[in-house]
Amino acid sequence: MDRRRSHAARMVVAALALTTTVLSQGGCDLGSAGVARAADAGGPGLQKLMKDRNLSEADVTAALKTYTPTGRHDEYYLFASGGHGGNVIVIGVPSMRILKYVAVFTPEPWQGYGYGDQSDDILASGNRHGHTLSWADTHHPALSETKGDYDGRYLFIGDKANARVAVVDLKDFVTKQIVESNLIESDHGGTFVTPNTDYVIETSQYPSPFGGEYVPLDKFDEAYRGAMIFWKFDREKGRIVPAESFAVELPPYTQDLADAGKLVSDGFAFCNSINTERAYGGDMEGRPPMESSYSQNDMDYLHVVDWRKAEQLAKAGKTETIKGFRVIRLATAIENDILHFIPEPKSPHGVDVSPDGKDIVVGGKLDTHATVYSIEKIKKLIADKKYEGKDPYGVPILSFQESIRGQVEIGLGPLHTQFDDQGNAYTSVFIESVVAKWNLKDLKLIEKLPAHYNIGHLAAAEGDTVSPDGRFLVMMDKWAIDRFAPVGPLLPQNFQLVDLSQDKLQLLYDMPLPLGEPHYAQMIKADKIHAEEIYKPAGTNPLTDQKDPFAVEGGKERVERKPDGVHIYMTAIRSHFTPDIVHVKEGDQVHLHITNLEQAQDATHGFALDSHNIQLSLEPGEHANVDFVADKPGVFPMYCTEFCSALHLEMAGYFLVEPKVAETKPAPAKPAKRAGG
Ligand code: K7E
Ligand code: CUA
Repeated sequence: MDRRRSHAARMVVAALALTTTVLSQGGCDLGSAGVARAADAGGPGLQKLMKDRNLSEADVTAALKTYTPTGRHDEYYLFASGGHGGNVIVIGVPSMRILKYVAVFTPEPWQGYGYGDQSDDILASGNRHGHTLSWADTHHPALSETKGDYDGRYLFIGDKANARVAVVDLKDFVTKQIVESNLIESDHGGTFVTPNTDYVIETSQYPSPFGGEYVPLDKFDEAYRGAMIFWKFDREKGRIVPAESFAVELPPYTQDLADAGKLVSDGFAFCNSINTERAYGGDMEGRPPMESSYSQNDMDYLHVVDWRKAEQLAKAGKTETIKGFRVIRLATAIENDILHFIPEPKSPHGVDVSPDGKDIVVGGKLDTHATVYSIEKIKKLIADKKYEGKDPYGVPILSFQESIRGQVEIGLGPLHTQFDDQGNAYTSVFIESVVAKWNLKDLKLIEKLPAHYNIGHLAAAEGDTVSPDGRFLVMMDKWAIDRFAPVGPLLPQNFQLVDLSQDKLQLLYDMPLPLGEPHYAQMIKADKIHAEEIYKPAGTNPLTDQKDPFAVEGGKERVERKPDGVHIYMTAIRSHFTPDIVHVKEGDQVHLHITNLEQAQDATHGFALDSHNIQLSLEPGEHANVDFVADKPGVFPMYCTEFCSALHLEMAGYFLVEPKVAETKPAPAKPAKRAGG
């Protein structure tokens, strides 16, 4: 033990010396005294520290690989879904520091998202069937791509619970759009982007009648359907264009995950299914429960969709419009060779296309293999129209044996696969609770690393692109059990950072994630993200990315009474609102327009108005519009919610709502004239 420790200590001394050398070369002048001090610190002091804290050599190595000193930035961003938190979580790698929660489908007071300003409209645009929705189940974030590589411009994310898709702009990390098709009720195979982000793919999960109609379950086979939706993305505008989007109708098979082809498989989209039995439960109606009836068949169907052909069909008008959304009906899809099935074992979950686009890897939850399909073989079978049969809906089925390149025995319960730069694949194995590293070339298992516990997805650096980086992998574990100090029955999730750069996989860090269940994440090189520091010009509305028509300039603050109500043109700058007193009358429709005039980074002001559920976050240069009815007379202090300066507490004012009818009580005695007043 002691020998190990002293070896570790020597290594740390060397590492510290190296670090200080690098820093000196980088212009940070530590000087020789500094280097000597650092080395001293790595000597007996470090050994004592290791002993006191009971740290092994591996622990210290892991610490050195993740520790990120003050002021230094992380090499990667990890964008993780927030599960039923309905948001996105941004994490720095390798430090595993949380950098931001991005509010998406869920109101979020810190960001002033959904608390009075135009972000209410974004949230409201995601309402369905006349119901206000204030939560979502975000599953799969997708970074925008150019030529199959993350380009750092946009992030998309799907809401499994309500079949919605959101667009986040990575220049300000703000949700810009929420769309829904009106066609399906839940999704899962989304979001995934085509290699140039022409389309964002969303695939339904639980079959339901299109358009939200009521149809009894005994008409399941005839009336219930799935769909793969191709949302057209306008890169210039940074918005999805619903009118140019379309869906391909699918049989009611409970479609699961999806992925888009790349390079040789570009033009195809893949998704799997878990219920070719078409079971729909009924454990109190004399039928077996879903859990067992879903998994009767040994094989379900991998769906192969030729989206380029589908796009042409949609452009040629070979669609039917259902609830305003264009659908390529199943018969049309079959007739035009758009849809093919291939059997896949057993209770499949993940489908992932390899970096070269040649292989499609499927994990079966009740299987022990990762199954590797070959796009070359699939394309040939499709071209030759060599079918093994047809499903009950007439979809041609290709041979399993003739489509695959092989299978790798990796353990019980494989789910999802990621890739590195050395031709290796990493598959999460849920039941066995490990990540399995295997070689794509010869399909040989290399190594397994335990997960703590119940690993779901995993995310490798640039792991979904045509050129993964290797380096790091994050295991996204569903259970944390004994990893962290107890916090009651509801535990955080556990993200485990793994070093891929050595011969052996090394676990580096456990990060508790206490908000929602992060199903999936993508990891992008940090230098690809070009986030803006302030909104320019001052008065920019983040939802339109333009200077707002109601933007307020300094010195032009005013209150105007118009037929549509009282318009208050307000500015915020350290450390006052102008005007800081607002008078309106009971029943007035109030239009509050506030511009944060600051042009200094991080000079954010908040705006809180009590009892009205109004809380804005005004980033430097941001403009917000708030509409509400002043329906209750009273005195409402308004104040800034960000500690923006020494006089932050003074950044306040009064919002006065005068009663409609003049009161008959005598007015209180006038106070003496006030300073400054
Ligand atoms: Cu949790 Cu991708 Cu929704 Cu697997 S999914 S774990
Ligand atoms: Cu502005 Cu505090």
